[in-house]
Amino acid sequence: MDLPVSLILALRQVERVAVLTGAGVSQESGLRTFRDPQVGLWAQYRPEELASPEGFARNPKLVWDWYAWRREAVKGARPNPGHYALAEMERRIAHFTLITQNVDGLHRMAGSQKVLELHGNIQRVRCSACGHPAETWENDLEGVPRCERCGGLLRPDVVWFGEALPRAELEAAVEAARTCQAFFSIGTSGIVQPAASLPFAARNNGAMVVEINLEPTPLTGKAHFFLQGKSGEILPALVRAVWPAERA
Ligand code: BJW
Ligand code: ZN
Repeated sequence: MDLPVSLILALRQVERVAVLTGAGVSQESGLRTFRDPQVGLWAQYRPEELASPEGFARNPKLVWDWYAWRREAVKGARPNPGHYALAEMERRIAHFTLITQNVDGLHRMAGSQKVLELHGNIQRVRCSACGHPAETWENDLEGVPRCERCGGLLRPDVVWFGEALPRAELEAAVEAARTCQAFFSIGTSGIVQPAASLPFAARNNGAMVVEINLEPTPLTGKAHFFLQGKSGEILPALVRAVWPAERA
């Protein structure tokens, strides 16, 4: 695709950049996005019902098994060129903050050092009653493992609907959005709060907003640049255009 020259020139000047990523960034690593139609066993459930404390209370085994299935998919996944391009941007830009809604850990695997995981990490497990972290577990007779400390049900250490985001990560993300010169929103449908409000906070504070997505989202009309396509193709092309080899 042809990248706008004005965007390339602007990115050579900025020193403070914040990036928000969503499930679309990992789609080219073979992971399903959140609002893709579910498949197989899960086709009859909406992710919103599974990713909630109410869903877990109603049917802990169903929710545990869904996360166990996704955890296995994540274990087999590797970063794609979009993840690597973002790690490269971190090395090129003085103040760079990567904010992700993804729970898959692929940004760190690609070499990104500073990652704010707003919705937790699927590889971590903790007790739903006392919060105690669990390294290993065995399913009990009902099919959901229990806490070694208090006997409560174990759950993934992710943020479900209606739950608070980790405070330090959210505060750092809001600060980065408010103070950056350029804000990227990449591979996210932009409908889940509070993450969805970050690009608007950036824009209201004067940042240039760049969106990369296969489809328009509620942000598109407010973005200064909308680059339509796959992040695994657009991001490496952008990095090559902004920092060509001879400028390295
Ligand atoms: C590509 C691509 C490619 C594909 N290249 N692009 C009414 C108004 C406002 C707010 C609310 C409201 N009612 C309820 C709320 C609050 C609620 C909310 O926002 N609900 C909305 C749905 C309406 N939010 C919450 O409950 C949050 N907590 C909260 O508000 O707490 C308040 C509180 C304070 C103090 C005490 C207590 C409470 C928590 C939200 C947690 C969200 N959790 C999940 C699950 C995480 C674990 C897991 O992974 O299972 O997070 S839900 C799910 O959505 C997941 C994702 O991180 C998140 C965002 O999804 P994402 O990443 O955008 O994925 P998709 O699938 O939606 O989009 C993919 C995009 O990629 C698409 O646009 C594609 O086009 C694109 N794409 N391939 C580029 N190759
Ligand atoms: Zn416990």
